[in-house]
Amino acid sequence: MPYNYDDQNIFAKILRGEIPNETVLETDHTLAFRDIHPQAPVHVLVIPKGAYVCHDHFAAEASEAELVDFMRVTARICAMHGLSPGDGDDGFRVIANAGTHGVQEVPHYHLHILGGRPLGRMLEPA
Ligand code: DGP
Repeated sequence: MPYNYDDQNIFAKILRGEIPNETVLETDHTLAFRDIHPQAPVHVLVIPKGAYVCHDHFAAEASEAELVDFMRVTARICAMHGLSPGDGDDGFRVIANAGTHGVQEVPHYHLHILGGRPLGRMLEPA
């Protein structure tokens, strides 16, 4: 079933400039900004500018330019914040919540980049 994108979601409003955000990085296709409720010293949200609901929607339907740009921005965010294990840094976690079981609150695709402290195990037991 095709995704229905709700253009009144909060990140759509951020992209239209209707509400403020603390931008970390912006490119033609991608915006990265600080999470309003940070759960780690570094908590950046990376979103495509296109109208994609969640990860599989973006992965299936975005153009190659959008996909590459998005991924390169995530790498730049990690490097900017000293999170890259390849540089000898302590690492990070990326999370993309989707749908009900994923407990996605905002229905515009976003990747959380978290770091700056030990993050514990990935999931608590069910
Ligand atoms: P998720 O459960 O993955 O949909 O998380 C949505 C995240 O978005 C959550 O960590 C809080 C953040 N958030 C919600 N509203 C705003 C906002 O208006 N501005 C910013 N910067 N972040 C927001």
